[in-house]
Amino acid sequence: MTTADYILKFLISKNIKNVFLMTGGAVSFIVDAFSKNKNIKYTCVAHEQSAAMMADAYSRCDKGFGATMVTSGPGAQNLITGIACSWFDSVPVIHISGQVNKNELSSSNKTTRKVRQIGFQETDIVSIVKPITKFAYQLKNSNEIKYILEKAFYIANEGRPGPVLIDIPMNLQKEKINLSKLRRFRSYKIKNNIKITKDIFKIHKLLINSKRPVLILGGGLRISKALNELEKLLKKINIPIVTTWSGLDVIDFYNNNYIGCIGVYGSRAANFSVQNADLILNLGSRLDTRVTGGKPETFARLAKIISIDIDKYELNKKRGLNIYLKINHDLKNFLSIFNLKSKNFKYSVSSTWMNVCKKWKLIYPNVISTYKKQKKYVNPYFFIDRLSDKLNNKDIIVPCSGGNLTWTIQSFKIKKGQRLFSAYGNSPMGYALPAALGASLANNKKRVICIEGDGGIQINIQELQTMVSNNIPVKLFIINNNSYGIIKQFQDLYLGGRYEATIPSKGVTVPDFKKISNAYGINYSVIKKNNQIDKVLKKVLKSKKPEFINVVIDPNQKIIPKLQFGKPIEDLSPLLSRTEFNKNMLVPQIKKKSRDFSEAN
Ligand SMILES: Cc1ncc(C[n+]2csc(CCOP(=O)(O)OP(=O)(O)O)c2C)c(N)n1
Repeated sequence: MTTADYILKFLISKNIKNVFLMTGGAVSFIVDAFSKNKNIKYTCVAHEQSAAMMADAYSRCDKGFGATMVTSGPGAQNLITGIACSWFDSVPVIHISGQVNKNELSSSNKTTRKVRQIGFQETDIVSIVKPITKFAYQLKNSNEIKYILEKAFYIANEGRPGPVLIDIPMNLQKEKINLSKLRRFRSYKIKNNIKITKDIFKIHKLLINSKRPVLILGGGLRISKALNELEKLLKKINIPIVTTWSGLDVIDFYNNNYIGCIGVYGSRAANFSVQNADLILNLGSRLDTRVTGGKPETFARLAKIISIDIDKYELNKKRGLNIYLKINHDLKNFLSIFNLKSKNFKYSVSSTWMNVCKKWKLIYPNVISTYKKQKKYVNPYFFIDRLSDKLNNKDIIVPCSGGNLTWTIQSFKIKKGQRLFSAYGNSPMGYALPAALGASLANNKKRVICIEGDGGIQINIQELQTMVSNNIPVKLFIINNNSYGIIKQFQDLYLGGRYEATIPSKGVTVPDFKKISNAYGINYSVIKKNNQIDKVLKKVLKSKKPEFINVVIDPNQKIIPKLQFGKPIEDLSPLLSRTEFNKNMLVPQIKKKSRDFSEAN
């Protein structure tokens, strides 16, 4: 058996059934090993960036582990954007890159170490990806392959998960290995926080003494696989619930306590709830600036914030946020102990506070009735609202980045069982198409709803061929505003409306999508007005094939509401009149502080 054969055997033992790859000289021996092994297959991609994004989405679907294989130099370099998506959103993925022969490595001896390159397409990929991986390693000899693969897998999944990369020189790939001589990796146990029981009783007390508590649900709940524990917790704690973007799909939109999504592009209702709260129980959010706004010290500033995070650095970021109770613990484990220790604990907030939050949800919906009446162009809020009505509870929805992502998050009504995700932390244009393909492949080629921008689609448009050649039933909706919408809105707000590098007359143009679809042999549909939505949706959602749908929206469509620089998150734009705004701020101190941040009339 060669090292290459062993790698496949190992991947199979970890239940990896599909590897996303593009071949090349330096990875050829590993790719060739597939010819001798029928228990694992691969999907060829047209760009390594997509391979990394497909593997990322594959892992996010919890049906198996995402894996890629790429060649040295440009092949490995192309992975970087996708690796960063997994790094920031804590997604475990394994990347295997081929490398030049060991004797051609510039690092191989003292005299050649300073040379930029010796082998053809030699790149020190390990050093390049170190800051965005949990473990990156170049194999030194073939006998360590078992140890290194086991270690890489362990590290990728342990604690806060993330991507790993193993770089394998060509000469080692083809070397024969003796299985009985391979060293094993011994995993180590992470210490549990012993104070946890005390903290649980502290939380009981804080809840009992609170008048306006709010529960924040974030993506960490899914990462730590704590959804069952969450369900049990929700039977004990009856308080208003808000989510972050990555927590959006952990709770049903119609859950009685669900108020909305918080943050810079959050709903007014959810933001008012958090900003008026006196206690925040934060499960699974790292409270990044998209959640807190640019001034973290203004976030939930009258609340005692309780945060549970496996990453102690997230708890101690020291950027103005004041976390009252920091619990450095795995969320699943924490919640299961919490539920156990709370057998006799039940907490229901006063109906007054609950009703206030629910009223906000009623009077400040993101999708308002006038959107439906829009005659010219499709309204993206109304479109996403209709789309979410038509989808079933098993659908997977993958939006990209920019306006299309924001409109989707602001309008989508999640049903229990659905998945909706994007690469929230990195948010690269071009993520959604490869991620939707990866998600479909992770789920036996199930239909996946992909929502792209007319800009974003062009970044990985080559994967339309991957979609066609593998007949993957992705329904690709392009929210087409013929420009970089989200950046235009930024330019409107802060750069005098000068649309440099965002519109056709400034160099950003959109191809003829009908011709593009035809060239790839994909069914094409267009929706130009609200009243065409239902008919097209009926057709494309029924189809078992890939579908390309061009959804034409107003080039000047805005994201509403949205936070402006310098404001606390309760004060979203378009700004409410100060009378109305002040009515919604229940707490006198908040009123006073809010005025400090508000330049409004
Ligand atoms: C790879 C990459 N380059 C640049 C950006 C910065 N950026 C964020 S959104 C955006 C415009 C996106 O345009 P489009 O995909 O058409 O979406 P829209 O905002 O119009 O819905 C840009 C340039 C990015 N996120 N990713």
